Amino acid sequence: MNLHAVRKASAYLIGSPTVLVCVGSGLSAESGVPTFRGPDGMFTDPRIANFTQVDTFEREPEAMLTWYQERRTQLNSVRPNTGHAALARMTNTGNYTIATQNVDNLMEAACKAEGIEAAIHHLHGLLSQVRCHECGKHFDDLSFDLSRCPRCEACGGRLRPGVVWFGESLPEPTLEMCMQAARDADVCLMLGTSGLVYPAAALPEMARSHGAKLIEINTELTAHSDLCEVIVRGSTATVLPVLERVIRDAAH
Ligand code: BV8
Ligand code: ZN
Repeated sequence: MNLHAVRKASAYLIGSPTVLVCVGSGLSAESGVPTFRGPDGMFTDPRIANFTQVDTFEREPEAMLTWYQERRTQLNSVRPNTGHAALARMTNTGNYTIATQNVDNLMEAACKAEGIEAAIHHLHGLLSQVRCHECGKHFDDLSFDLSRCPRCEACGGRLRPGVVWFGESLPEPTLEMCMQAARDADVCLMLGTSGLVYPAAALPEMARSHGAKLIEINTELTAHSDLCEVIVRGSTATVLPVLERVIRDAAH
């Protein structure tokens, strides 16, 4: 790990700044949650890539819901990693807003384990939630087996995972809160995201246009790398604990 880059990044994060953290699947990778893109990402199977498109739900709902049910079941066996835990502690060192594209609840679990309350906004929803495709009624219930194509008790409509598919709009209030956080940010910290999916990918660009400094922690270069003040190449699971310690030591 490039300690010089970590120290350069920490200089922007000391002194209790306002920070927007843009999180992608890379943060959960070392918890065993597969990423979408990259060499061993889920999208290497084109059929899986289709399962994140809303129109696939019309064409092959059973196969799509079975894939989502497998991912829901996997939630029972994954735990936050050291990156989630370090990020939770970092939220105590400034005015942090976390805008996550991840649909797992590992960041919430990490904050709970650290005894920390943090502002976490799920731009693409949550796997643990189920909602009716017709009337929008929400059920926060992991016991539903979506692979059996359950129906809504209120209207008889089709139940589906509480996530946002390509071709569906993001929850407006959530997106607006994250856009406000981007406008207010001194720093935008991008953790394990390829920066390819909009409108989530517009948040770092919006933050930068309002004067924020961009810092990226990723094992690869991304669509946003050339906008960054600092790029720390490495896994969030190893870099974030070091970064958090440098920030904490500087505060004493
Ligand atoms: C919308 C479902 C309006 C949930 C997902 C043309 C141009 C621009 C935009 C568009 C366009 N055509 C269409 C659009 C809009 C489209 C879009 O952006 N398309 C792109 C791809 C061209 N967006 C939408 O449709 C959005 N809605 O715009 O609404 C609208 C309304 C009606 C009609 C039309 C439009 C909806 C987007 C939500 C899509 N839902 N998933 C689920 O099943 O999970 S997308 C999927 O990709 C995930 O949700 C994820 O959030 C998202 C982004 O992935 P990342 O999190 O960035 O992760 P990725 O796998 O890509 O990369 C991993 C990264 O981590 C890599 O950089 C890797 O190097 C790094 N990494 C790996 N390991 C580590 C690591 N880093 C650090 N440490 C490690 N250990
Ligand atoms: Zn319904």
